[in-house]
Amino acid sequence: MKAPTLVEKLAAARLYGIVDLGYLAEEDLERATRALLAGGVDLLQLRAKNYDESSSCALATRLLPLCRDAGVPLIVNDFVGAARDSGVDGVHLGQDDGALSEARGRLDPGVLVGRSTHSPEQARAALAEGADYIGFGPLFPTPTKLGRPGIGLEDLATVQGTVGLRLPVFCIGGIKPSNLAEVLAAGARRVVIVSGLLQADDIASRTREVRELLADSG
Ligand code: 3NM
Repeated sequence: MKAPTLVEKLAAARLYGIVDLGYLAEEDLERATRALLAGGVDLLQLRAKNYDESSSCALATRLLPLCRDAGVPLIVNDFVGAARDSGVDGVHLGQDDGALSEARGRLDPGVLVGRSTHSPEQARAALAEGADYIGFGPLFPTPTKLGRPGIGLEDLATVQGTVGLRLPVFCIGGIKPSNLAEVLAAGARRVVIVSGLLQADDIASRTREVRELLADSG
């Protein structure tokens, strides 16, 4: 059977994991990456908020072989140049990280460009701007972005039922195994989980647990 393409992998993705250096020491990066991959994340992001572009590129270069072996796309947060120079599969940009077309112009064709969105308007704008996927949140207050209020679940079904028909919408922010059923019942298909996976004693089994909850939801 032919291996799925990057576009097919993105379309099928339900669980997006992040190795976030806010939670992990640099020396634990490979261990956490292996655990998330073994547990079954469909996409993996490197989030290195206090790192500069060249350090982020070096970290991505370390993780890329692990992700390639697992057949899981690797996405770098924030830095288009680091994504390009490390040869990863995508870049994830926030609302203040510039135009997606500019990022795309600096990347090889087919490299994924994702955008964080925090309202239905931003979700629609990201679709119009040509994002390959969006994050939508934070649904709940989150220890990963302290001080940000949750946007709640009210708009989720609308965003999933409109923008979500055209591109993958990954719900994010404060999602844990304990509230995942509620998030799915509100209309989510796909989720990003950071602290809920990284703070587990056993990251791989926590990831497997989430995968099973997602599979059970259809
Ligand atoms: N972006 P946790 S919320 C990195 O709303 C990030 O765009 C968000 O971490 C957004 O799973 C968030 O620990 C933090 O809540 C997600």
